[in-house]
Amino acid sequence: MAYGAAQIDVLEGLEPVRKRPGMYIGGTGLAGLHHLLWEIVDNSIDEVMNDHATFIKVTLHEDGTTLSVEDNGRGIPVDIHKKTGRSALEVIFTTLHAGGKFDGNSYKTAGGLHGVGSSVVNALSIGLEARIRRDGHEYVQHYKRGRPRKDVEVVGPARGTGTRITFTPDPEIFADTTYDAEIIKERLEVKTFLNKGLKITFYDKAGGHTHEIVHEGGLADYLGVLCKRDGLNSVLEAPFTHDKENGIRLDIALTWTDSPREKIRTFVNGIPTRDGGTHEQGFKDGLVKALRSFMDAHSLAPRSLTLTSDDLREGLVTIVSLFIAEPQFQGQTKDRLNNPEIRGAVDASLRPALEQWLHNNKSVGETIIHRAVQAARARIASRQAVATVRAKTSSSARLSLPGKLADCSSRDPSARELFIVEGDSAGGSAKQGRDRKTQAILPLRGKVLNCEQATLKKVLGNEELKNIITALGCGIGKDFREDRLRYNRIILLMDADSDGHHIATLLLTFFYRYLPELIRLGYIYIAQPPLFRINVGKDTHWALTDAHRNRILKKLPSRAKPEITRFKGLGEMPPKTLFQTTLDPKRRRLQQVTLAMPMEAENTISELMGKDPSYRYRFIIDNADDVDELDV
Ligand code: 0RA
Repeated sequence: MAYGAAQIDVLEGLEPVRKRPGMYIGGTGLAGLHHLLWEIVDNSIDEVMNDHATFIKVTLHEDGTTLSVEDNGRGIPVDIHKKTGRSALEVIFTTLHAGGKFDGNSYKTAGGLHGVGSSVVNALSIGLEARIRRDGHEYVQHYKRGRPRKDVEVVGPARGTGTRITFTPDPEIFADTTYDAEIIKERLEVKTFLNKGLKITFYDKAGGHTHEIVHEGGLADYLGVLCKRDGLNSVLEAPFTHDKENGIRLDIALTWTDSPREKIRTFVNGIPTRDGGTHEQGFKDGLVKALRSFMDAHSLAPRSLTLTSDDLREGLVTIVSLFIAEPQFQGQTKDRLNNPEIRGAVDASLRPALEQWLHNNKSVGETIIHRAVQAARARIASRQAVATVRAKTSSSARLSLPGKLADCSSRDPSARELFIVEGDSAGGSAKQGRDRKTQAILPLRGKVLNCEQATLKKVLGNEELKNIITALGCGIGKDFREDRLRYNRIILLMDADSDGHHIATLLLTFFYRYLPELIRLGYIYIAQPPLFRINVGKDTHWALTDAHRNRILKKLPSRAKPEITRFKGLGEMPPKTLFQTTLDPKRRRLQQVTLAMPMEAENTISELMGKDPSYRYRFIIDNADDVDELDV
């Protein structure tokens, strides 16, 4: 089909984007700011992946906030769109959800939250320039905050074709408009892993560096990097890789390591899906069924024990990358793929290929099954050991728990949560308001030691830290044992003020220094108690920050009479309110603590340790402000 301007559907203007940026880019913090770039880069990646372009250049200009993305693809069409009398270029950049049907085999992948593209970036930029080479001419159009300054103009003759978009984020939208070259570099690198052969040159003029980013090995390279970074040793000589393109484009690389951990990293259209979803389920289905069928065919199933799906996946490290036309995302942070048809499709794509590979590499298959048998044996042995220890010492173990700890009653470790709460009065509210079955409360009274330079002896002498260590039960430092951990979530609950923030930082420093595994394995969270209650008639809104309150107030109808209550501290909040807004798993928001954006900054812990601590926690602090809606 010849592409023409008529294929573009006109839906709406850009006002909604400036009114509620969070809806389109997830927030206006650091992640949202970088999201603008991913939107633009994804369009160019599509052009490369559909064989219309061979390179992409990304430039971070000297000012640290202006970015250019250039490709040598077909060039965005500039012909006049019949319905509106405007050029296709202008329609693409000024119309929400404008999208050509393109040429059928193109995955319109535009990234993140999700697939909204160029017009959103334009709306949120103080200035944007689109420079197109097509049909022997060079065309330019400039925009300010999404509005064209003039019509598209021909500025001269041109050879070849291509597109260059330059934009500067709007300081009215983003409190901080400075880009982080490290985040850009790491994410571009992930893009080149996910798109084999893709070459991106990153000119970091702000920092004075140029990076040629290309990974010819694609996902297999990525798998190698991930294993190496985490010190994981593969038990297979070479990973299994899968790249199929029948209806869905599915790329997989996987191996097993000698570590007991399972590590599944999933992507949809080049965007991390941190919370998995239907593609991950389909992957697990296909993997386990292929292994079972291989076991049956070669009579490898052990007689004395049953291999569970967890046994078969123990030590598995895998990357699953899916490209589909209309992804639907779910969850608080839109981190989970929700398309129901994908589960079966991924299973059906992977299973026969993996089965075939196992049959062709029988000894590799036997190694994998052998590994699973060992996992099953260890599982059974450890369950027996734990049961014995528990029977013998359950009363004495409970006696040695800190006196201030209000423990929860559930025996199921996966259901248990520990809230570490600042101050006795907040601790009191939390104890009254919690779900006693699954939520334990440990109030902190005295000062938390700053562990940045402290010795282990000093840490063990600090009353508050000692209580935390005892309550957790998992040991510390070299003696850390995940299987002894008494809770599945450890949640820091602090006042939403600078003191609270300081204490949270000290606690995180402690975890970084002495229990980094807890962070790495995703056990640590930060609760987000509201700072304001806003009553409007019979509606109640909760605001996490001043900015969040202002956003809520702005959205109210002009005749509304809001009643605003500011909570001075958690201790002031009635227990029931604390539960509703902050403790209740169904309604609360938790911020998971991660190692400074692990997807972008694939750093080892030791690298992180050397860096400015404020950098490590930036992600958390940044995201806390990204919240747009908390209506309980
Ligand atoms: C719509 C149609 C065509 C190309 C593009 C969009 C296009 C978009 C971007 C965004 C960044 N780089 C791009 N390159 C191309 C096809 C036009 C034709 O058939 O010639």
